[in-house]
Amino acid sequence: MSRKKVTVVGAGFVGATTAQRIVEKQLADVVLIDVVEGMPQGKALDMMQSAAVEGFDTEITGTNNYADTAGSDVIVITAGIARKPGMSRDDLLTTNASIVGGIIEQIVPHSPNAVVIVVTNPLDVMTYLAWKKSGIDPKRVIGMAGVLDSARYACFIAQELNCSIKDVRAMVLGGHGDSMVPVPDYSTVNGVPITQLISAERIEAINTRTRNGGAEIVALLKTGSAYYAPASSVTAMVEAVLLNSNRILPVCAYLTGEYGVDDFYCGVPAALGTTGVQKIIEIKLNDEDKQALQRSASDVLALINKLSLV
Ligand code: TXD
Repeated sequence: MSRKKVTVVGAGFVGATTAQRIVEKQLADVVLIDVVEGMPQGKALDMMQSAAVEGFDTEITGTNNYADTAGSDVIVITAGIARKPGMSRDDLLTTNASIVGGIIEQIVPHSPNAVVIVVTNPLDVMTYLAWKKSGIDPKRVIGMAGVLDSARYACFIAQELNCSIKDVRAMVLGGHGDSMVPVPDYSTVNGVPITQLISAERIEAINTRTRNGGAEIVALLKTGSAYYAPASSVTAMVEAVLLNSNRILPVCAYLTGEYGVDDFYCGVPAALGTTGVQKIIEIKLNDEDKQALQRSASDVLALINKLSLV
């Protein structure tokens, strides 16, 4: 059986680390593409040489030519500029919109059946734009944010309780911005909601740290943004699609009325498989979280509307 093929667009921090995780897990062969000449080829060759030590049989190649991406099962888009200290994700809007739009036009004709996973910020708007430009079924264009935001939430919960992270399931919904919505009712340690384990005051502090999770790292790095946990999060989505596992993950998905969101993208739980989003999962939220999700969705919509002015 031939192996699956994943193209990662953008061979920067997130793109290269994602490519590394995918080949090391032997999920698929990877094509790494970037505008910078030689750089994706060099990183791919370096990773290929690590196979002798790591022991993986999957292959990675680097290129600057979209013809080499033909027939991909999954396309991951990480190309764009990243935040610098003091910048919000929204500040990246205009530059990244033209980068992502250009990439979609070039790549989709070579892989018309691929599932597209967008990573570039501002995430929800870039995912919407990628779908609009692609003209493909919106179920096959999804964005990565919720898996990362939930992973950050889980990390802080495990640290707070000094418990194993393996026992923590955490959920963050909404847009990938300052108004994202950590959901304590559905965040559990071995099935026990954190509301029974952590004081309301401490939960609020952890929620705030989660919302600022990306900015905290940007402030420390000073020259770029997070990439290890983002790459792990994209890889989890790629794996769910390639294995057709129907894993339920919080993803940026196209909504048609679910959660009161119509005709644009927002972070909600969804089952992922070969066709992309195979099912949106509608869960009951308490009034406070419902309102917070509405606010977050309206922030996304406001930014989408800004985009059409660009
Ligand atoms: O949760 C999430 N969705 C995110 C999003 C988590 C982390 C990072 N997030 C965003 O991903 C971040 O705000 C950026 O918008 C992207 C990529 O972040 P990364 O840290 O990987 O940025 P780099 O290292 O600057 O890499 C970007 C690469 C770089 O190599 C450029 O040469 C390339 O993108 N690039 C392009 N490649 C192909 N085609 C075009 N047009 C292009 N333009 C730039």
